[in-house]
Amino acid sequence: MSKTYTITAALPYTNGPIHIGHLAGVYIPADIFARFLRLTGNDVIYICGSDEHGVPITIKAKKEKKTPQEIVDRYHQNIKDSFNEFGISFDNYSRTSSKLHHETASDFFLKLMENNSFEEIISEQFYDEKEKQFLPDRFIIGTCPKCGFEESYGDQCESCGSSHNSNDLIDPKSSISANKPSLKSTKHWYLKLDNFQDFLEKWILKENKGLWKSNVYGQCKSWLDDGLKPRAVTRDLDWGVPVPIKNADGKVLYVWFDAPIGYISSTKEWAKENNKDWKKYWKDDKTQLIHFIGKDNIVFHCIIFPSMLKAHGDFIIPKNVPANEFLNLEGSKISTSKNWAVWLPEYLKDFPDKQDVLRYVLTINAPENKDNDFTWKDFQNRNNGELVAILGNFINRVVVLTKKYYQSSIPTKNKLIDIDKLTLESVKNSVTNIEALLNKFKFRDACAEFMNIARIGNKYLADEEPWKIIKDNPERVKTIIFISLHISSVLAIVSEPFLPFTAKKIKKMLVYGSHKVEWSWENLKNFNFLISENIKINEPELLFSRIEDLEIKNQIDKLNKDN
Ligand code: B3M
Ligand code: ZN
Repeated sequence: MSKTYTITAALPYTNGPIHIGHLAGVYIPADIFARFLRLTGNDVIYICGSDEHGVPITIKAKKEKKTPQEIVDRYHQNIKDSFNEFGISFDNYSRTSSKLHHETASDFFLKLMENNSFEEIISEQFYDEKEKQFLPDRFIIGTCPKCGFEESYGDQCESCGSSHNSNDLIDPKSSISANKPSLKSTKHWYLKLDNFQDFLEKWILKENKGLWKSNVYGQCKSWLDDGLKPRAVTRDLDWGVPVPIKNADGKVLYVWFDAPIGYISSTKEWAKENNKDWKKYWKDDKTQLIHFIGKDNIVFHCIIFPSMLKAHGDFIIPKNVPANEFLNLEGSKISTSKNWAVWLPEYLKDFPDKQDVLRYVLTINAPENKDNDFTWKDFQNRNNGELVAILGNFINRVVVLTKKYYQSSIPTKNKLIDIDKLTLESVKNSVTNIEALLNKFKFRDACAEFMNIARIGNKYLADEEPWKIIKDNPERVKTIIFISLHISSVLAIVSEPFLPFTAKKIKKMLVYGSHKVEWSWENLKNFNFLISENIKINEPELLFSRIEDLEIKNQIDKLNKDN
């Protein structure tokens, strides 16, 4: 039955290009999910945009002596292009500096103000006398009160992932001047999170127990066990959405207050451009809201944003938040400052037609339940040993044989014997498994099962050896090729969520001229043959090519150059 889904992917900070860790953790799994749901006939919007406020942007601008606007303009386009080039199929990619977002976030704040969801608190906050500014969030660095990491940010520790108030930091210093900060009093608006403790406990700890991933559940539980306290949602900064009330000059909304509202404003923008009703995707109880994020964003998406949505009153809350762990690179943490990363624009320069190879490697080795490692050697092995040798090889052999024996015309099916029926049965089981796994956000296993279909096809060809019996038993060979072409057509559909560029190529090979094939999952499930006898197919085209040792060495040298 068709359902409505609002799928969001974390809004990337617009302070640099996108790297493989971003893709693996958030954008690829969400993309696979969105593509799969579209393919199975659901009403899906896949929403994202640039997170253009907040301290990371201001700090980058300060470093480069540019305005924050110049920084976000540069990277917004760069990031948007990368997503496009890798086939990330957002229905809308917006940005939080847009007018529509500022209005949406301001209205949201005002509604919460109106219904008494905030507490105004005057407190002492860190201040840099030399720079003449307050030091919220990443402007202050100190020792994490939880794990002792010495470079923790004011709002969050990148080492243990915990989130705190800057006043809790031990030995704080300004991250712009390294000065010891002074304290200065200032007024801020605090969301009364404690009001939502009971609601969150019931919703997450009871209702979603066993349904949400254990890493997500665990983090939420530890937050809730600690007891929720009011949390400031405004900052003394000049870059962000201005606090929309009188006497709040020099204050903006905390980036983690405005950014998730970006999902809503991006939906509104999409609805406007496509003549749709955005409310259906945010206010209808039957709509499933799913947030794809990295593990460092869990508290914001599971505790704070749902509390904001609840406080507002009109919105649905997420059905699931399948957060991933982190991807490391060659055994070390990906680091922007150390340039220890594989940046997408650079990858594309070196491997201009290998988007699907990266998609595949990042999916089959995704950091789903624990941190995982990307290595260039594994990338090469997966390409040469799986994409080239299994998937590419199978499709190529089938299309080449069809050309050789039947001048590229699909042969008659004839009578199926046991091995044919068994082979078809295993393919069918794989498809059923893939569907079940994707519905459970198990993208690694689903991707492995997809490759398994190509393995089944290869084994079938190797066992039946049509090339040995073409002279003596030409009628049997027709069946073997028919079945193999059918398996190829199944792969054309199943590959679409994982390897969209490859799916297109397979479909193109299997359809000559204007002949129409209905490439739907529905047809797969009913196990209809998608191909028809006597219809012509196209010329063979190689799907993948080998990656040589030298190319891998170059990548490793490039990484080590700066380190
Ligand atoms: N900009 C944080 C991050 O990249 C972030 C996510 C916002 S989602 C609303 O970790
Ligand atoms: Zn820590």
